[in-house]
Amino acid sequence: MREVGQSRRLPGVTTHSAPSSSFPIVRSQDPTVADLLIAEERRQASTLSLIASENHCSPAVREACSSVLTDKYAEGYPGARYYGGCEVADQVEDLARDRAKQLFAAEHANVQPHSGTTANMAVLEALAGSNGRVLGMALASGGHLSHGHKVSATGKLFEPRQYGVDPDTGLLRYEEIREIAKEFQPRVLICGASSYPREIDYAAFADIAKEVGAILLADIAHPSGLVAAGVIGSPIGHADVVTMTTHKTLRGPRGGLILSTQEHAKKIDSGVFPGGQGGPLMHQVAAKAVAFGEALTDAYKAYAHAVRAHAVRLADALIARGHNIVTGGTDTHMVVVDLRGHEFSGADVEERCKLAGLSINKNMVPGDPRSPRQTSGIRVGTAAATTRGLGPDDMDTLADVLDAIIRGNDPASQHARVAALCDRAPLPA
Ligand code: DSN
Repeated sequence: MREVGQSRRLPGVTTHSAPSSSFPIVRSQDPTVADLLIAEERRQASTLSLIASENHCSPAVREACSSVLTDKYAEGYPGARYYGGCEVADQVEDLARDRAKQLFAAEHANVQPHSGTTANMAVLEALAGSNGRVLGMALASGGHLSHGHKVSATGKLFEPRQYGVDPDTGLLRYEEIREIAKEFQPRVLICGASSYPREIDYAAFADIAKEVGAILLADIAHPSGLVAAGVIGSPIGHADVVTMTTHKTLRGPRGGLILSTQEHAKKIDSGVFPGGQGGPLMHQVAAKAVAFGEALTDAYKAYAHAVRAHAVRLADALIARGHNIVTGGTDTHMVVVDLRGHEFSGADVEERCKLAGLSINKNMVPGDPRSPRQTSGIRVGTAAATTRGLGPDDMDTLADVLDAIIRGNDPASQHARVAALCDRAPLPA
């Protein structure tokens, strides 16, 4: 039997490397845009995304995104809309909500957030209150802008405080977070991150939240697919509210999702609409329903297991080649490489990877002496490459390529190796 991820095809999905569409209707009226759409399809097909927040959704998800539901106004919720003609929209949203609840074993789901940031804003607006105290993980330590960073509205409309990680190990220090929470007394405690490669101890966060009387918000935007598939632990049962995006490891359309206990459902729904958004993007809601249906399958569970196995293999292979990996490895889909001690910054390596046909992103590492525009690290992830059908052995090849690029070899000399992987593992089509 072939290992999952060695297969070149997603179950139920055929693949080929040529563009899946020539966009004939767009072309007939706007060849400029048609050319750009084809250029992007070619770019994605001929390069490999190791960006930890990206994935390639299925053609079924894409088809739902392009449906006539994009034309429908449906402000409100099923059975309580502010527009007529919502009978189909109601069924679509109910289906998406039911599937989301089933997938994560949650009491309540709101499928309307346009993104992870709007989901977080809606929750804070609903539960932190005006100028309410919000404690979240610092961006420089791996957190997210919408967890109370000063340049984000979440850092301006609320009173934020941030916690970090151990600068030496890169790990969360739960007792330190407890002490900060006891002193700060947040209304909402946020856990979850954009570049923390380890499992988060949601029970420990729940304990801290309970001790200080805070509401616990877990943002699982990155590992949501791994949580859904049971590959890593779930915050459900620990956190009062869970937010996520639907397009990362979950492999759905671009968008957000909020899960909560029944206790907070009404406030959260009001926080999304009318609090922070107008009409939902019903075509995206339909595509979320499709993606949640896919994520409920055994094939998806096998995919999610492969994503993590590939990240672990990639981390091990980089360590074997002498690289310093933040936290010493990964439990998830993500590997953060500390470049200190090498000639290049994260920005340099990102640019050099582009010349080899790899998309990655520069990333701060704990205690980073460089600015966020330069950084001393890179973040890579295996969700998109695993969707394309790369397997465990390919992770060794990718480690070789990254090693050569980081150590100063001509990136162009690595291009053929990346191109061969892309040819062998086409985009889902
Ligand atoms: N842009 C996402 C990421 O790359 O992690 C977070 O918003």
